[in-house]
Amino acid sequence: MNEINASNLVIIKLGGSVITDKSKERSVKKDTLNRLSREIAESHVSTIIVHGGGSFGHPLAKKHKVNSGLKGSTLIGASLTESAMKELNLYVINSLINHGIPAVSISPFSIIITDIEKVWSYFFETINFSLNIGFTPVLYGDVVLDKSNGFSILSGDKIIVELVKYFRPKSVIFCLDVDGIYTSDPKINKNAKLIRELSINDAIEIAKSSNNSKKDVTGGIKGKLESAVEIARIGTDVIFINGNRHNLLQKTLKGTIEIGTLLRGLKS
Ligand code: ATP
Ligand code: IP8
Repeated sequence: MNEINASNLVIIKLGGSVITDKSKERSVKKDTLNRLSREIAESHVSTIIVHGGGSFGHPLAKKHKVNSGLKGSTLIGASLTESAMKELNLYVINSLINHGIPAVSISPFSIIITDIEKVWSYFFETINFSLNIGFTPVLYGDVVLDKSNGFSILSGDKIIVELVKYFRPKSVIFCLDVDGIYTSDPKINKNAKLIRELSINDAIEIAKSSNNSKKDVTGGIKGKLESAVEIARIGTDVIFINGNRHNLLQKTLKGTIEIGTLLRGLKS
């Protein structure tokens, strides 16, 4: 078996805001998804791909209060959310396969248990084995079993933190629907400035000043920045780019950040 060299591995987060239309429930942006699949295929970089919930996971998780577990939600609400995420995941998997990427779906519900938002146990051996024989593992933000609350929602961003601890990849690329991290939300504040190189302290400050997203059950940009800080502290570079800009993902995978935000991993 060819052991994968972790220093060549890149983890990509395909944001729900990029691959789905968040203004319309259960709608996939198929053209964007196909273009991103092509860019990943043409880069020839080994990757683990994680995608978000977008208009599949978030509206259902919110409607059924899945984050409050057995006390405030229902098993059927959790099942419906888990099933919607599988539906989105199948679009992603099929798009990747159609572009020649040997993608395999790894359901977080089946391999992770949390305890009040913290990952309590996981089984990553399947991901490791898949990578080593040449598959591209694909995970996603999901409903997971939770020791204290029965079940909960685990963001793809938090899953990536655990993957980074385990696989120590070269970098993590977050594909968003904006050009990177700004001084404040660029969709609200027209004077917000794109930050080309973000320090850990700046990331913490921007996370503190960002409100939890009303539509997203996993905290929007606030949660994403908190995860990014954890990743950088482990020593892995984090790059935020706009997944809607053509060929940017491919260029970033090859090591050139034309437009985006870099949060450098701390070197020990
Ligand atoms: P999902 O959780 O569905 O995967 P995602 O990963 O695509 O979603 P979001 O949680 O939607 O990402 O976060 C991206 C959004 O965060 C952008 O559309 C932007 O409007 C908003 N945002 C708020 N504050 C900032 C900021 N300081 N810099 C950049 N984007 C910000
Ligand atoms: O979009 C959320 O994952 P995220 C998953 O990566 C669900 O935060 C089910 C809402």
